[in-house]
Amino acid sequence: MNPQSNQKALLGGGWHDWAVRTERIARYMVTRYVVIFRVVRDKWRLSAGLLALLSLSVLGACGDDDSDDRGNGVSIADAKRVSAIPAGAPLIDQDNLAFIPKELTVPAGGTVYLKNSEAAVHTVTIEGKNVSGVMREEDLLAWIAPGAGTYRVTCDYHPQMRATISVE
Ligand SMILES: [Cu+2]
Repeated sequence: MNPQSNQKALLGGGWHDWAVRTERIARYMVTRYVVIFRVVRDKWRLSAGLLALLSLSVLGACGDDDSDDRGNGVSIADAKRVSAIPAGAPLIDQDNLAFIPKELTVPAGGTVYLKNSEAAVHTVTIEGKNVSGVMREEDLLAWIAPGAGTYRVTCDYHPQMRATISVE
């Protein structure tokens, strides 16, 4: 073997090695990127799954039922229609676009009667929960006071209508 061909062989070998090495690096990088892509994709899937679960639980917590939890875990029930109001019973009347009286105190578990005495339609909304539906003239309802606390009473149609029920 003369030095010339030896050098050629070395060069050729060098080129070949370089090509093989480059191919290996390329394959390695592709593999790495595939791995990274898979990891990122799986993480994203996991996060998407967790996010979906989280939003489901949040939606579930906000889901409407007969009684809503307000703050301190007190449930506010819907008012029920009644045909009459017992004489002297605690009453919130709707008249002249106002709640009458503006302040009422009842014991926990006691009944508060609701009445609309005028042609304008109203709601009785307690701590943001509409417990009455739409109240028309002469509608009568009864609402059971929950646990002790102060409850804001509003009307969905008339922002000026405000009252407070104190439950002791
Ligand atoms: Cu109103």
